[in-house]
Amino acid sequence: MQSELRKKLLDAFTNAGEAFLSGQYLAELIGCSRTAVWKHIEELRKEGFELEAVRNKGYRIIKTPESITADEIRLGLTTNIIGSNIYYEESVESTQKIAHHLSSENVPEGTVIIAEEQRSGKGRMNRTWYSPKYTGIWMSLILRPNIPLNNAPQLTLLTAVAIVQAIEEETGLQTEIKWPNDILLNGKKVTGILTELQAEADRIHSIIIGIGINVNQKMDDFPSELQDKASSLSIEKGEDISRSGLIRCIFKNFERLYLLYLEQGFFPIKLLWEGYAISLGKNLKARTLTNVIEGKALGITDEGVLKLEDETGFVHHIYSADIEV
Ligand code: BTX
Repeated sequence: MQSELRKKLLDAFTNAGEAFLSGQYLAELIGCSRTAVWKHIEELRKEGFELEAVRNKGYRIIKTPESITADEIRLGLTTNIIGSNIYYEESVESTQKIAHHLSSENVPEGTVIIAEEQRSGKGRMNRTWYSPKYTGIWMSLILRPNIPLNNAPQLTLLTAVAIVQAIEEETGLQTEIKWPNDILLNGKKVTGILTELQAEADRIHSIIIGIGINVNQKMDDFPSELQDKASSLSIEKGEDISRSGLIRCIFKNFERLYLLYLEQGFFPIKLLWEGYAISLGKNLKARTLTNVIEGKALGITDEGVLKLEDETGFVHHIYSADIEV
């Protein structure tokens, strides 16, 4: 119902072109009160539309949010595998969920599912990933590498390198990686990566890499509990950033690193990853599912596992944890 009203409202603005539409006219058109129209207009503003409001004339749209439809992304895309098949949706529960479904239907490797909004975006361990409309990159990538099951986490690290490089190329911003899956900018989280597997016995059927990047949110767009630990690229850069350009650049870097990985293994990726990692050499607290380990981060193994030396000198191998630096 809500989305039907929204569609009517947007259609009216599209048909009106540069003309203003009064609140009264819009209220009658979509069958609601003028206050409700005003609320819809505020919603549109939050989603990145710029609307001009003039007393006694009404409203008109002066700028629509940048689109990241499949065609928009394909324009100028240079990859052969990553993004060879793109599904675009306005609003989904989670792109991971769709990717799992498509993956079992044997879609080709490199298929990507992108959404403008996720209503219940997923973080690790069933946490929520906040994914508001038109402001970020919320996408899942399906891979089918012929690698041992234990090596799957390496792809999380590879993804982080591809994203850090793409952000720098497209915006000049230098981000850092916090093991295993956070990308931070000025100490705040701007990207999360969620790697999930579809496997039988020890054979990988597919690896689904979920990527969430805060691109054009303003600070007010984040819920208050995230405002001191999350940020967006545009907040830090001070200007809006093209999401489609960034997506193409991520695909390009990912494909280059992925082909290198399939040919030469994890070692070259590990070297690159270490160059962007913030946690190495520092004292960390690693919160795993079962306990908390404190120690100095010595580095990662050739498999991508974190090595943490505690005060007794014992080196723990951490496969999955939340890290406090
Ligand atoms: P994570 O478990 O490392 O991080 C989740 C935590 O990060 C949350 O508990 C919250 O504190 C914080 N958080 C939530 N939303 C945001 C945000 N937008 N920016 C910064 N911090 C946030 C990280 O999990 C993995 C996230 C993957 C998201 C992608 S989006 C496309 C794909 N589909 C899907 O449902 N998830 C993935």
